Amino acid sequence: STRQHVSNIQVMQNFDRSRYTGRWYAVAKKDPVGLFLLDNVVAQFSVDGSGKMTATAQGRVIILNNWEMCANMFGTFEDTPDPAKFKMRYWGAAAYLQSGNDDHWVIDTDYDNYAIHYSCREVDLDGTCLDGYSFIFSRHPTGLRPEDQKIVTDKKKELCFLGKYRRVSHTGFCESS
Ligand code: AZE
Repeated sequence: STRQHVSNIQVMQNFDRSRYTGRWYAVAKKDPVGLFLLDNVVAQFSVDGSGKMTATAQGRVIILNNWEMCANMFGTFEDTPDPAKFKMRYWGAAAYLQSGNDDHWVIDTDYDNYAIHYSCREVDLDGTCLDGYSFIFSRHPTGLRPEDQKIVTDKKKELCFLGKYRRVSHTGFCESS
C-alpha cells in the first residue's frame, strides 16, 4: 500500500467538541521520536463559556536519566477551519516537563466509547508523515468494547500506523497525584 499524504487523512465529520468533553483513557498509542508519555495516560477535555477547548492530561514519564514521575500536562486548543483539526499548545505543571505546539486531529469518535487522535509533527517533502503520534482513547478504563475494535483497526491502517501502536497500561501510577 502507498503511504498516506497527511493532507488526505480523513477526520471526524461535524466534530462536536461539547460531546467530546470529559474523561478519556488512552488504551493504545503510537509514539513520536523522543520523550513521550509512557503509560497511565488519562486526558480530560473541557469547553469553556466562550466555546474554547482545553484539556489536561496525566501520564507516567521518565525524565532526566531515570527519574520516574507522573506528568501533569495542560493543553489549549486553537481552532482551524476544520472543526476536527486543532493546534494544541501544551506544557507541564513543572518546567522540566515538555512543552510545544502540535497538531491535534480527531480522526473518529462516537463520543460515548472510543476516540482516535492523530498528530503529525513533521511532514516529509513527499507529503507523508515523518514523525507523529496517535492515541486511541476509550471512555472505559477497562479498554475498548469488542464492537469498536474493528473500527479502530481500520482507522490505524488509514493513518499508516497499523502495527506501530503499543497498549497503554493503567496501573494506578498517577492516581495518588
Ligand atoms: C494529549 C491529550 C490532550 C492534552 C495533552 C496531550 C498531550 C500531552 C503530551 C505530553 C508530553 C509530555 C512529556 C513529558 C516529559 C494529546 C494526551 C496535553 C504530548 C513528554
